[in-house]
Amino acid sequence: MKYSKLSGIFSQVLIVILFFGFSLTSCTEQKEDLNNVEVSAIHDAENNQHIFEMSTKETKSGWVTFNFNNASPSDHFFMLYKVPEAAIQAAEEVGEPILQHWYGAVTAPFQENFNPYINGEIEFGEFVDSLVAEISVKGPWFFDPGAPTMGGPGITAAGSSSATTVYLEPGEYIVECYVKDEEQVFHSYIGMLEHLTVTAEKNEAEEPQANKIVTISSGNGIEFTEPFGAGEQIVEVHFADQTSYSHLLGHNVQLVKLEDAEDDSLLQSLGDWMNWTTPFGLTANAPNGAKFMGGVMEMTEGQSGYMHLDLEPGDYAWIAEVPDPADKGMLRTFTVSN
Ligand SMILES: [Cu+2]
Repeated sequence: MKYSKLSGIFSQVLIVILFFGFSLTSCTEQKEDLNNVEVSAIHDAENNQHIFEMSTKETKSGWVTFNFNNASPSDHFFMLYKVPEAAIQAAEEVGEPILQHWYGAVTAPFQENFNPYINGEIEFGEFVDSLVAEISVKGPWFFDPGAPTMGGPGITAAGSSSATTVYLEPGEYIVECYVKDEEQVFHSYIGMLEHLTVTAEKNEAEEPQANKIVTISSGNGIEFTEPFGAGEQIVEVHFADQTSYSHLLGHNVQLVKLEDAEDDSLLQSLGDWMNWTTPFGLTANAPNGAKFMGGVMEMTEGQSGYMHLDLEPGDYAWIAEVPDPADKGMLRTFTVSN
């Protein structure tokens, strides 16, 4: 009697455990489906195309984590822009998909006006004037109301991976990489331009809990507190403000592993690489001795993105992709100890 009663209770407990354990597992799996987008950067050498392979072109709104795997010989990033309603309407009016309309209105004019400048035929000011004139006709919405920059994984070295979480409202997004190939062609012009739809349905992902915060502002540059320990951690990158620099873009935050943080010529060359307006800058791969480990691409004032890191001991820097980052307080070295 006693035995059978006990065994009855035991089997009930077992059922509860099994059921609870099962629902917990399925819940975790579901969550991962909801908020993660897997992205691979690929180079199609035969057709000279740089490509983003995405696990999905549609995701629910809320906190979205982009796991960025760079399986190509070049450095790349994955930058998100929210497409303004005016651009969606303009694309509809001419009967083009949003991606095609963006390419024709912004990406192609950028490359085609850049060519004579980088070939030394015209000055930078002339390039900017002709670029602005063409975009004002083909995609006036790019300037007014503009396409807000929504972050995304930062520069990630060839053969490396990075992961960045950002908050995405429902809407249409364009993602691009504007690193250049050896012929001074922006990757976005030859494949690395994609469309992501974020649906009104909200995902269940929670805001990541950061161990550390890195803040960037135009006045104080990049600020953080040391020490950074080795191992897995989440870093919040906060944009205290945003502005436009001489390279026409705002600031972002990148993590770079350095062979030697005391090597002044390496730091100089790394700083030079952060300016896309020169033949050297943002072309193919970062200088030897500097390996990019991701970051948070440009965001508007007040936003934050989250980096998921697994740090090895060694020398590192936080750096922004702006001209002369050191002069702006946007090249800050630090050490990770055991
Ligand atoms: Cu690229």
